[in-house]
Amino acid sequence: MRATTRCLRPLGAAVLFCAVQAGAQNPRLNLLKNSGFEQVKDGNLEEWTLVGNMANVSTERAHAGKQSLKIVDAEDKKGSSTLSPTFSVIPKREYFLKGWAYLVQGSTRNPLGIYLWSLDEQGKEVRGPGGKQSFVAPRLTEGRWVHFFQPVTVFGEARKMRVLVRSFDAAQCTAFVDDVELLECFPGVFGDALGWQGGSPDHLVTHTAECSVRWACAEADQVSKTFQPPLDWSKYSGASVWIHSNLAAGNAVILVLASENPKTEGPDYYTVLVPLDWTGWRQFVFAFKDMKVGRTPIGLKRIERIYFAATGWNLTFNPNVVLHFEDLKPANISQ
Ligand SMILES: [Ca+2]
Ligand SMILES: [Ca+2]
Repeated sequence: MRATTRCLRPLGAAVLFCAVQAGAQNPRLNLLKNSGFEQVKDGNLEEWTLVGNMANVSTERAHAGKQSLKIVDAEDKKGSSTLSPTFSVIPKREYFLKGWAYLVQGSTRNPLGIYLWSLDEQGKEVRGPGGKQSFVAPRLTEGRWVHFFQPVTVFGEARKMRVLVRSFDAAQCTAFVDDVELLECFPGVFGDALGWQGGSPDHLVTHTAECSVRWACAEADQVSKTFQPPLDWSKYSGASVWIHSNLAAGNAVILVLASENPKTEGPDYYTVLVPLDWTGWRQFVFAFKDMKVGRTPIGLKRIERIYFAATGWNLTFNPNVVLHFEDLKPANISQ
């Protein structure tokens, strides 16, 4: 017995040391250990706590692996709750919730909330100003896995936190959730890929950057970033961006540089068409002089917002298109 104890002690210390080292060096650590709802022991889902009977692990559908969390919420005054373990909040870290959700049917397109609960030392919930809670409510599409990725807030003096997957009290739905991650990140780890409404940072499909921006047309018909202060690109003759296309769909999306003129009615912008006739990575270069001018933009010295759109402008919408892009920047291009 004594020999066994002697043997285990150094090993235990070594394992602990390695885990701490890995966490300290990983700029993007997923704290949830059974993100994919794959591990079940003695009939119980590991890591997660299922509250009530509206949510359970299911083999009917999975984003990855063989299982996911299935929610069947037929109530309009109650919701489902699935809880993660409790984690300690690390100062000077940023937190993000990401994952996938699939709507079979629902009374609304956003019947689910994935919450980050802030807790004090005693485990009591800490809320933000005005009782605010931090959560992601992905806009779902029936019959399709939809990705969500959003920064979440740890409020006030919270010392602990916990993820809660919930169907809203007022909503009714049948839905699946899979690959839920709580990311603990070093500030700035997603670089320029952060802040795109309708898109999310992706470190799996990249060209040279750490992260690209993933935009699935089915999940958002625009992917858009607002710049404050506005960009001044007036010293350049054009711009370039690396784009990854998942299929040569034959349709197009449009890239819009918005330069709002407060003196005129309607949106003011420059546009360039991006025909989707390739797969993989390709650099897309365009000259400002070749862009179409919509109404009366202030000018390239004041670009407040840049967005790609998959609808409007007589575009043909294709819900199967998934684009990734990175390194969008102004350039002086040879003519
Ligand atoms: Ca899974
Ligand atoms: Ca409900």
